[in-house]
Amino acid sequence: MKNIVILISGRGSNMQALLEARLPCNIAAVISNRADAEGLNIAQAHGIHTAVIAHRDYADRGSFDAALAKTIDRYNPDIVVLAGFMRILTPGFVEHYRGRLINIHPSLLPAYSGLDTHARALHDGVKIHGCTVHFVTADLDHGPIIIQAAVPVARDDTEQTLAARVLREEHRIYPQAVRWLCTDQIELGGQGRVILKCRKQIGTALISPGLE
Ligand code: NHR
Ligand code: GAR
Repeated sequence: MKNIVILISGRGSNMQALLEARLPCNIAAVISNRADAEGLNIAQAHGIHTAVIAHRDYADRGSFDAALAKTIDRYNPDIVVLAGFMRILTPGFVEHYRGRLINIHPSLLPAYSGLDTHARALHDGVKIHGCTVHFVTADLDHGPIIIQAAVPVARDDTEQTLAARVLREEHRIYPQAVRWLCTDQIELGGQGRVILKCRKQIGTALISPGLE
C-alpha cells in the first residue's frame, strides 16, 4: 500500500474527508505549517502522526521548504497531498516530489488561480464556479488537472454560501483523485495532460441558471 503525507494550514476539512474515505493507502502523517491548525486535532483523534514545521521559524522559503521536505521524507511518501496548505512552495521542493504532489484549489482552474477565489468569482458574475485537483508544478495553480467539479452560482450567494457549496464538492473529488493515484489509474500524458486509465465520462451538462 502506498504511503501518503497530507499538508495542512488550518481547518482540515479536506484532510478529514480523506481520512474518512477508507482509501486503499496508509496515511502516514499530517503536517502543518501552523501550530494552531484545527486539523491537527482531527488527525490526532484518528490516531495519525502529526508534526508542525512553522514557516515563521525559518529565515526564507528555501530553508522552510528544506525542513518541511526532511520531515515529509521520514514517512517515505508515495504521494504528498496539499489540503488547504497555504504556503507557496519553491521550485526545488516541487521538483523533489514531481508526479507525486497534488493540490485542491477552490476554483475551476485555470480561472481564479491564487487567493480569494470565491469573492473574485462573485465579483465577475460567473454563473458556474467549482474546484480542481491538480498536480503541483512550479507554475502556481497551473499543474496538470486530474478532476474538477462545477457548481452553480446562485443570485443571492455570498462568499460564504458559495464557498460552502464548492467545499461539499471538494470533499467528493479529493478522495476520488487520491484513490486513482493509490491504485495507479492516473497517467501523465503529453503536454502535461492527465489520462485516466479507467476513463469514466459524465453525460450531463451543468447549465446555470437552468433552462426553462
Ligand atoms: N506551490 C507551487 N509551487 N505550486 C502550486 O501550484 C502550489 C504551491 C503551493 C500551494 C495551493 C494554492 C491554492 O490552492 C498551492 C499550490 C497559497 C498561496 C499564497 O499566495 C497561493 C496559492 C496556493 C496556496 N500563499 C501566501 C504565500 O506567501 C501566503 C498566504 C497565507 O498564508 O494566507 O505563500 O490556492
Ligand atoms: C479549501 O476550500 C481549499 O480548496 C482551499 O482552502 C480551503 C481549505 O479548507 N485551499 C486553498 O485556498 C489553497 N490556497 P480545509 O482546511 O477545511 O480543507
